[in-house]
Amino acid sequence: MKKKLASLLVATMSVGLLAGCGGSSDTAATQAPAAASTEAPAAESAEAATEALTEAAEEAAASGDVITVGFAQVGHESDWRTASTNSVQAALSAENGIDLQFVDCDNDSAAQLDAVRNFIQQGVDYIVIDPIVSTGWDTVLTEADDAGIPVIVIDRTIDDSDKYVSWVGSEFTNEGLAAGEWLKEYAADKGISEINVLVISGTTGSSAQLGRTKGFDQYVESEGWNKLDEQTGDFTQDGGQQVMESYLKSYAGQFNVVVCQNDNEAFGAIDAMDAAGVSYGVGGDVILISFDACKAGLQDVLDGKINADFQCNPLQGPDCLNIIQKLQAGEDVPKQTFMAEPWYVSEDNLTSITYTNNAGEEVTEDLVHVDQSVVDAAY
Ligand code: GYE
Repeated sequence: MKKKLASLLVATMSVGLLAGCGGSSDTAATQAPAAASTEAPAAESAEAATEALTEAAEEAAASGDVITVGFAQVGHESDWRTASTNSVQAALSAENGIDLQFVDCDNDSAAQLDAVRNFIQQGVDYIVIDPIVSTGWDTVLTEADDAGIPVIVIDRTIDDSDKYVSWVGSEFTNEGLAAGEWLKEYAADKGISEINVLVISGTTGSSAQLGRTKGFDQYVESEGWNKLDEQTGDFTQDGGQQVMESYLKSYAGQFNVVVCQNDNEAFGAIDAMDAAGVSYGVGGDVILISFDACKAGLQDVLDGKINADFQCNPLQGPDCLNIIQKLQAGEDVPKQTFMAEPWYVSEDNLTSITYTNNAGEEVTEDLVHVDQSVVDAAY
């Protein structure tokens, strides 16, 4: 939820509050598929997954067995995170025969390792981790493995250990590549020949940051763009505002593109540019690119403040439930499941982009021109 000092946006905020940030992956399934699964089956719908577990849950309840699951969540830094927490809590619920132990790790990697070790000590049936950073995991995952506790990873990846049974999340490098391709085609269409870009990155060392940076940087290099700076805003609105304020001092008048690696950072950057009298978005001096496409982010796309927003889908609870249900039934689960994610734009000059994705495939993906119904359907 965007933080605002003034009361003039109370109406917008109430809409967001009423709609909530949770939901089901149905939303994504019904929107234009841009980055569909490349290696694993697409995420099942909330209903299908819930239905599938009902029987197992009923049996578990009848036999007095409750499945205990420990979930070590990153924190509460963004709208994306709130939606992720809501999605997992709604799916891994008492009604579905699950006793969920939720730990908010407040973006502290050491606290997250402690939380996982506590789950191991308690002897939970499953551990779900959304890893704050992508490395430093092998020892604790070996401990979980030794204790016979299956680990499910959601959202961000673990890159230095394969001792988890399943991962479900996003192809962050494709998000960065799509942003780069969109900027290339948008600039060409508008006759903009020089790109001077400032990046406000996400939490350093998180796979979301690493992938988005890697994908976008391929275009910086191939197109000869000038990347003036990249500093972290830690995926928060305050962080985005602070980095933008410092950029406005150091690079006044020198940049025409700002890339924020999530919507909350974009909200902060918008506040900073407003205060400095810098124009951005449709018809402005600065092209503003963001990631996540939460409801408030898409409202800014609709209002022409954010030019393009590359969705990252946080509604992984149903997939998590489905994985647990399959493991309970002794079935195989996919090692990787990619979420389907559309790309959103505020103008209709481009309808699709074609680029080579991280798997080396040339793909053409639709650009969704945002209208009110898109905002209403967003997480
Ligand atoms: O983009 C950001 C959140 O890990 C994909 O974390 C997630 C990122 C998301 O704080 O808003």
